[in-house]
Amino acid sequence: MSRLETSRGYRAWLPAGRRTDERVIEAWRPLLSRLSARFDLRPEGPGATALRELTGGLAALAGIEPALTIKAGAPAIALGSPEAAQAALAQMDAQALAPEGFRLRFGTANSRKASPAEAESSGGADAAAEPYAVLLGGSDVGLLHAVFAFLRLFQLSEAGPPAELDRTEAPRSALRMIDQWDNMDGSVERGYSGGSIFYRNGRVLSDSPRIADYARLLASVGLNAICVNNVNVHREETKLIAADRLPDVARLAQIFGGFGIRLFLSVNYAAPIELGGLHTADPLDEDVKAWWRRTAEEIYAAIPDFGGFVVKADSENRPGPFSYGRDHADGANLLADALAPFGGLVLWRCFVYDCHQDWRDRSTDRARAAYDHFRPLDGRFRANVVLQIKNGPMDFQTREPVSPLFGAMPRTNQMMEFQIAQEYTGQQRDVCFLVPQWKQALDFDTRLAGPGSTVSRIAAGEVHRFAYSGVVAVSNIGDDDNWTGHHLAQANLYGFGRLAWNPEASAEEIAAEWSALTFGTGSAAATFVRRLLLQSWPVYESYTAPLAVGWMVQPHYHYAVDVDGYEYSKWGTYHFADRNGVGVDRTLATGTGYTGQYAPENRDRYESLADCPDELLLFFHHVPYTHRLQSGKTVIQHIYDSRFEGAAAVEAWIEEWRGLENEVDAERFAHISDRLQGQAENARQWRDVVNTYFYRKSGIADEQGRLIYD
Ligand code: GCV
Repeated sequence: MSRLETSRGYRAWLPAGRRTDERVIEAWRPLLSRLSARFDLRPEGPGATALRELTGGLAALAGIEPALTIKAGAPAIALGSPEAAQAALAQMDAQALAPEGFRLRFGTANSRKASPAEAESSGGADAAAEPYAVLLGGSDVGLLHAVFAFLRLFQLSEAGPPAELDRTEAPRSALRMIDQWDNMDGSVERGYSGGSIFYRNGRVLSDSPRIADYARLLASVGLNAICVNNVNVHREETKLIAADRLPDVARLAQIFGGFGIRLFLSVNYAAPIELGGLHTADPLDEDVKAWWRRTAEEIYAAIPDFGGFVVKADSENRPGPFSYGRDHADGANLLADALAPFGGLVLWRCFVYDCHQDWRDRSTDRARAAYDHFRPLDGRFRANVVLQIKNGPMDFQTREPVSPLFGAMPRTNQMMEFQIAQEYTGQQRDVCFLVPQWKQALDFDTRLAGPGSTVSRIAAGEVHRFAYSGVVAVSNIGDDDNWTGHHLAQANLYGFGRLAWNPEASAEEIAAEWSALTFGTGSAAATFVRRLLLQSWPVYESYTAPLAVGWMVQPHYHYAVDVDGYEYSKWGTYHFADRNGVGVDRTLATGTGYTGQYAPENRDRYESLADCPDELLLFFHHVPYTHRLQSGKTVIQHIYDSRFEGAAAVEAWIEEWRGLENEVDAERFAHISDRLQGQAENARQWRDVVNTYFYRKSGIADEQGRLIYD
């Protein structure tokens, strides 16, 4: 076995080794020994993948190797005797299911004459009721989701007795996507888990088995799209759309397509110049239009199911339509027109702001930028453009309000962008389970179309009836054996997929599911890890960013504490701490007016010092250190308390984890111990630097007289 196969982290949450409760296995064994499958028989298609995953999963979880009958036909896999399966399949109606949806169901079929003994026991009935279970997909991709759902139930030993199986599911949002920030030199921008699994030394690793294994992980949680290169598209990556690179990209698309995942590429807006030899990339120039049309034709000739382009334009020094005096609608529509004949999409990012700000300038507010740039363009984008909007107005901080742009353009498709990579949230060295953060964003009621206009409903296209919408997140994987550097960071990848599929799932359910799949149902380790995950975002927040002030990190690197690291920078990232107070005044009354970008109910709540939620206070208001929070504490006391509490919480986890030494395999025990020690050191440093900084600024002592260095 290879090093990867023996690594405890490599199989992540998927079936590995025998884990299912023996009683569940025995209850299911009679049905699992025969499978009758129907799907589109292409060997690399999602139907074939579904069957492979099911047989592989059953072998790993229960040591069962079923006899197989395979035919072409509407997607379904029946478990049970061939007669019962035939009867079951004859009754099934796939039409009622959403294309990516599925149904798992138990049933009985009167498929053969009863034996004399059976007839006697059933009071003389002449047909035997034969049990079956059926996994039914709305398409072959739906069948694949059915298989993963069934295996998950089985692995969690929640499949119950076969007679109770009855579950119908469909994904809530159409686009459920992952963005890789991978570069062709093998590096990953904001990657904390080793190098790229896609590229090395300028080459595409299109035959690496890791890529299919990654596709399996993504499909197993219901994701259906991936962009395989960094949104910052440099020289080499610009060439991914060139004819000589397309065969490599086509191979990647084929691998992901086999798991029901469509492939996208990030493109360089200046490609007509850098690749096409034109003198301009002006979106209204006829030669530029023709160049993109030809390029789209070549791409679709090589990759018929290509998803489209992701574009970061006029953002952080990347080229874009502004250079030609055009706006973002002109820019996006150029690409949209080229892709439209083939059904391709343009995912246009709204992370556009002035990254050359003068810190002396108090009138510019970076938080306002996306809304100010894009909102006036509502209705001007083509039908195949989707605006990709970061969850907060700044940049994936530990705590931010929801972007006011989301839902504010009723005539423009939108999708929300999260970051699974823990750029500002511990870089996969500290545990920070982000599902509760995403969940809060998805549950946020924008009120833009009346009460109940939540982000999750907007992302599902239920509020504005978007043709395309959904959620996307920046991936956190690399070529480390366990994919994510910190083993527990796998929970974020898992959780994003589960939440994208079903935003109604709770953070508690997702944490419990991942912990049980990964450490074993009912194990002491799973119980502890579940609790630790759920505490981890508040704990990380408590020793780092007080009350949503953000940005107190080392510039560029974004991990360790540096309270003034971004204070006098060009990035528009200030906290304005002085001897009297701290925070950014973003009110309409006296500040930058950012609160005015929200619907009236949210605007008024954020505008009012009395009503603004504590956890967002310093994002919206500059207040004296003696200001009393809704919690009753002063701001300064909250700063001190939360830093002491956060650091102490990490120490307590270490103690508890120590007690689990005999409950977990040695590899993961040592790895997690090691990471927790590092986290404790980081938390101590944050505690002491932040406390000393604010003590020196304010001159106010800690009410509890704890040690604060002066
Ligand atoms: C890919 C932040 C990150 C950058 C990233 C950028 C973006 O600024 O620090 O590394 O660039 O966001 O989302 O485009």
